[in-house]
Amino acid sequence: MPENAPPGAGKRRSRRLKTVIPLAAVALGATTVAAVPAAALPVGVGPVPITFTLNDSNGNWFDSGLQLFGGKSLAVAELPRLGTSALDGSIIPSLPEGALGLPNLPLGQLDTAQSSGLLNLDLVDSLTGLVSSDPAKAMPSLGQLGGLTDLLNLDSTLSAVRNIAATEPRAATSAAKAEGLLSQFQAEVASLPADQPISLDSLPVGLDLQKALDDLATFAVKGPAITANFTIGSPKNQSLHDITSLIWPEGAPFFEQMGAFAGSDSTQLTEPGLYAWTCTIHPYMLGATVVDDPLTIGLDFGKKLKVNSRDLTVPSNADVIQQLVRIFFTATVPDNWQTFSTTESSQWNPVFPPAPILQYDAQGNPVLVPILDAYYDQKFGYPKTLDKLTPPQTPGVGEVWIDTQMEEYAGKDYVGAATKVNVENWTVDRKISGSSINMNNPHNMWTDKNYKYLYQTEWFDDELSVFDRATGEHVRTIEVGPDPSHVMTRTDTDQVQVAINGGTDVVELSPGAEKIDRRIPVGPPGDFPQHPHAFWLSSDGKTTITPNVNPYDATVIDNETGTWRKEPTGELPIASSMMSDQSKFYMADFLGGSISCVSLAEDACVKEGKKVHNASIDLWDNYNPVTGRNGTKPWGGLTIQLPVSPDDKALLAANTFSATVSVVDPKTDKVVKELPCNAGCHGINFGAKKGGGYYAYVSNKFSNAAQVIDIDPNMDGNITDAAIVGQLVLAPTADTKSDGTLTGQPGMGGQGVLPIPLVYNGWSQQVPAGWREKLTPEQLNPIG
Ligand SMILES: [Cu+2]
Repeated sequence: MPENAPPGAGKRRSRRLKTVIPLAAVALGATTVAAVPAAALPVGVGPVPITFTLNDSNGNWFDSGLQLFGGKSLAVAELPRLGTSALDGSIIPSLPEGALGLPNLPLGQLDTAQSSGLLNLDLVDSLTGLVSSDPAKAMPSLGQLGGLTDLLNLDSTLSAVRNIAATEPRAATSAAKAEGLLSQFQAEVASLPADQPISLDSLPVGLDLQKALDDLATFAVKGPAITANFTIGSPKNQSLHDITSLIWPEGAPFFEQMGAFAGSDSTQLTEPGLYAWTCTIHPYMLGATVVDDPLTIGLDFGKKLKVNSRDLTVPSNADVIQQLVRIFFTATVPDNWQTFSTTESSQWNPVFPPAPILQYDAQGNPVLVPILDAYYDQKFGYPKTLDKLTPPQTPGVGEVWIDTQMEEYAGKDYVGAATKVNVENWTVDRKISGSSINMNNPHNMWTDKNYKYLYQTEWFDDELSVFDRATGEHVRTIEVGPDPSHVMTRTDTDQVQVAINGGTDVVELSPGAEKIDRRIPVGPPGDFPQHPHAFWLSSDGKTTITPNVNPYDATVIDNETGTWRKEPTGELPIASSMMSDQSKFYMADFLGGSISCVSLAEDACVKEGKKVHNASIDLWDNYNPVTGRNGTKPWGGLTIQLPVSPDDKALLAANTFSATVSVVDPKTDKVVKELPCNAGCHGINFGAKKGGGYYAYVSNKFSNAAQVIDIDPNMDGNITDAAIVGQLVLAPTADTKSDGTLTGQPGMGGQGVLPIPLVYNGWSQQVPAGWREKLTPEQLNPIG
């Protein structure tokens, strides 16, 4: 292991752990699944499973069947406790006595109304929007908001208490005591503000109430685990996905596959608390479940949670959990996406379930968030004003294509389009929806030597499509392999390389992508798949580097021999870039909160002022996962694209976690400053600025806008003045040409970014006539 390896480097992810569950429960679960439609099971109780059906479309990537103000990726489960059926004993039929060797096990399908009740979805209208941008509007107290039994789910706790007493006569005294303390609790919290967490221990009733509920728990021991099923298949999915634990309660099993797949798999939810899963191929595909213990107040996030990053175990009220939950609801609920305008400012106020959530602090004490929406509004500063956007004053050169991957079109089963912005007059000039070919989630683009073609990957499919760049007409589609992510051309041969994200290789095609010339493996044959994502090609075309999201490492391919070697990275490297001088490359460690630097020849990465082979830039230097960010110092995380400017002056890294762009100086490998971006900050690439210099175009998945960054506005070589000099709205205008009829999410889903002319070193020297006249000598030869 190199001395300067990034956090998590070389630590092979623990492979899947299957929990053994009783055979009877397995058989029972199977029967029940067959009897009940999967989509009707957002709530799991005991052996009745939750089923997530994965989808390629917006808002239901992990479809649990529960309609959540526009999103569908959350499920609620009740921890089976024998003798409780907290939600409604008359609705949940009990197993016959002794069916599992256990008495009175609650079992049965709960309808959407019951899960909605636990999340207070029936109260969304009255319990959200409590935090106002008007400082004169005071925060109401909990008691002013209506019945607390309903609001704080005390009715479900009370029902559990009564059911235990009814089942077990010895529990009657404890139950009566708990019932009295619950009404006392209600009286004590009524005057508290609706947006602040309540430390239960600080309430006069707090310790007595917890003790009474703990006493009752001894009469209602935990039953078998809840099963969460995941299904991946046609026609909802055209290609492969995987499911990997992102958050899970301490003591519950970690879950992942050996590689992307189509079919079914399942995991056991053995502990109360918050579970979240991601697809490591398409990491904004998120699903989550809260397993609620009926004998606590509020929905349980669990005491301590594990996070699939830096081997973290944190209290459930840690900042990193709140940030990830905020991101979950922003990503999975399309109504929470950001809509900017060029003519007026607007308010952005994402909605979170107005549910009571039970978390634990670093001392292990329970903290009740009475209304999650109000707490997050207060914590994260919602509502936020989205200013009206204006483009840069100085034009760019040529055009920039941005994949607006969430746009919806008539007559097409799958989302996404490529959007062309004329950066000389800042107009949205064209959309290519690929409606005639049912184009599925267009993710990244590149062009050929003559700028005749637009190469377009279909990330949720197995195809590369080729369009005529000037007319938008479909030229051809070629099957390349599962989940093709990124595409670039070789400067020496004009061949097209495509990373097979759901597989294990880089495919090389002839110019124009007429046929596949060869497949280059990026890992050993017979090993688990590598899942390469955003690769980069060297300026001379001889070297390809791939970030491999499955083994957590990088591959360096020699394109002349087709041989490869590995280099360490941080956790889940997802995107890469290379210096124009080919001295070193960078990898975005998506789950590691770092950027890995690797030298290609002599030591070129910088650590503490010294040149070393490998180095790591820690984007969490100013972030504590428990207590949060340190003031206003730069932070990052969930980093995606990170190109180096063609003149090697700056590296820009798009961070989804912080919604910031890190500005890094490649001379020192240090973060110089940060710039803001939008929700789901994702893609960046450099294009030419008119008269010299470079613009970086930044795309955002959950917004309809793109930022334009000038890395050195005064062109003095110092990048500390890097700034956002304009922003673009990617929705079509009346003059936008298109091959399809847009029906939803205009301008949303910004991912791949392709500025043309190609001004990266190696490509810049080959800019065709008609374009090269627009570039300065420095732009044509960026490093001389
Ligand atoms: Cu996926």
